Amino acid sequence: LEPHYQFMLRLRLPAGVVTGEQYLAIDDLAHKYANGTLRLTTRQTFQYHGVLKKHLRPLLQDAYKVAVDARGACGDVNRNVMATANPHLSALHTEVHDWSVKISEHLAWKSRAYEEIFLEQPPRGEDHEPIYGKTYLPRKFKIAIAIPPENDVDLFANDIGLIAIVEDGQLAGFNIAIGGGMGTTHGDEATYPRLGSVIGFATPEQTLEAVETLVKIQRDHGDRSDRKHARFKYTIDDHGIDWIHAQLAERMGWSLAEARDYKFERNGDPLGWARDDSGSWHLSLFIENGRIADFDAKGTAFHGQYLGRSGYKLMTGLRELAKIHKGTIRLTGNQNLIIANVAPEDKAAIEELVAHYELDDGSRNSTLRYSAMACVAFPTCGLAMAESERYLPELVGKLEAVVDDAGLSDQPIVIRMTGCPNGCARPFLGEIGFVGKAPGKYNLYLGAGFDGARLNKLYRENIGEEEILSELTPMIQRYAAEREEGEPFGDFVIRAGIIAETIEGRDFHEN
Ligand code: SRM
Ligand code: SF4
Repeated sequence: LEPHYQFMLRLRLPAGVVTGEQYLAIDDLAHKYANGTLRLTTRQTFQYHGVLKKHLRPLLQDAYKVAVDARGACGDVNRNVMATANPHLSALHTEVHDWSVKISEHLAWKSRAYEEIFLEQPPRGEDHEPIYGKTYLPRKFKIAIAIPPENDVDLFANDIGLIAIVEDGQLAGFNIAIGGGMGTTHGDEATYPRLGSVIGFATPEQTLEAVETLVKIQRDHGDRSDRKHARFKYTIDDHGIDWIHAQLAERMGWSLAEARDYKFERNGDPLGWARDDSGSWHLSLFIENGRIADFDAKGTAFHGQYLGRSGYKLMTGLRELAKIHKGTIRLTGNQNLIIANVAPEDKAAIEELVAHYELDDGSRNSTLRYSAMACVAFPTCGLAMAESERYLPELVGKLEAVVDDAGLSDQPIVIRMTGCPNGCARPFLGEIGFVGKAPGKYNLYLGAGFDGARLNKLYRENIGEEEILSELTPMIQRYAAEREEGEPFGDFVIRAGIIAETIEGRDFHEN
């Protein structure tokens, strides 16, 4: 008898865009083949949990019928390509969406193994991998595109970040940032998070070649002997940025131009309705920790495994929206969801459903809650050391009281929690970051940039809820009293001398 295997399954979805029809199919598959919930991820895609082995193939085959696949969503290849979800310029969003698809397809493996194994298509001769070769990449590889001032994709956490440079309303090209990554190991200072270094500018005609060449540099020089040292960030720090430039010039025969000016303002999502330059409306909805489910009267879903608002029919509400929505649905890098491209004449019908299912219930969700996100952790993540998705809502509730008392209820403070130091909710970019160490115990990090351009630093190690609250309460009160106009919490804790600034990944462990 075979063990009762079950899987997590992640879809590939460049820039996190689906049609209403695709959304309905994806929702349907959750009920048919998984645990009846959907999980929006920090890289703009959907995950299924609890997929039985016998359901893997049918799920992937049904997804394929609506042009959705899971190629390269995991593995030592290029992962889901992210792109800013909510720009106010609609033509530009279309353009960066097309770029994310182009990069995703270009860097997709050429092997037919996926089609043969999962889609049961007939073999078609020998595979040839022009980019990955026979041994693929040393480690996972991640790419994101951002349109300043929005940094909702946490661009600097990626192996390659493309910063769209817009001149006279047109895409002039991209600044290229390289070497971002979050993963660390507790107690191992040779591992550290790193933010991407901006190394230059490429025109649209040059960008794909530059991206491919950077991937090949990592393919050839990444550490294949130690997986903890195998990410591009270590290859870059080991050899230096000048070496990267030399490699690029040698392989491409040309060099990147000097980086152009840009400015990021925030890495969160502006929620609610927004109108773009073409007159279309977009509604950004907060999905707490990305978990889409119907919660029962006790506020639980899937046999009590997930917690939410009691009686909240989120999954049903979104399905009803998808049925009438004529535009697209976009997922954000903050695990939220946008009902995008709503024509003015269709807005009232969407608003009616949103009100009916209380999908934008502002009375429950504070600014603090909107700015918080957690990784999956228990019960499905085999690497979790502490709760994350199932505990953060409760902790935020306690911090809300502190923030309200301090008169800061409108102040966004970016909170990130993960159940281990792999960093899936990018905790080292939280103005307040919690990283699990053991059940109920977290390392507390402080001082990341509100714009996603500065790492935080370890403040207290291995503390439980009581200590978390007793550390943060006076700090938040002091922030309320002493902050300068517009000063984010992450900047304040550095200015007030509470924590030292992290200048770059290599000084992350220095105090
Ligand atoms: Fe992650 C491994 C969940 C984004 C860094 N991540 C895992 C696994 C697959 C656990 C495993 O290997 O057994 C988790 C599955 C949990 C579950 O039960 O679903 C997992 N990662 C997630 C997601 C679902 C978290 C979420 O709450 O949304 C995110 C899925 C993204 C996607 O759609 O592709 C997710 N993971 C990230 C990010 C954030 C990002 O990419 O922007 C990071 C940090 C950035 C980076 O890569 O450096 C991240 N995940 C890791 C690592 C550490 C990598 C490293 O360089 O050390 C691991 C472990 C590993 O690779 O060995 C990991
Ligand atoms: Fe699992 Fe750790 Fe990633 Fe959380 S950060 S999902 S606990 S691997």
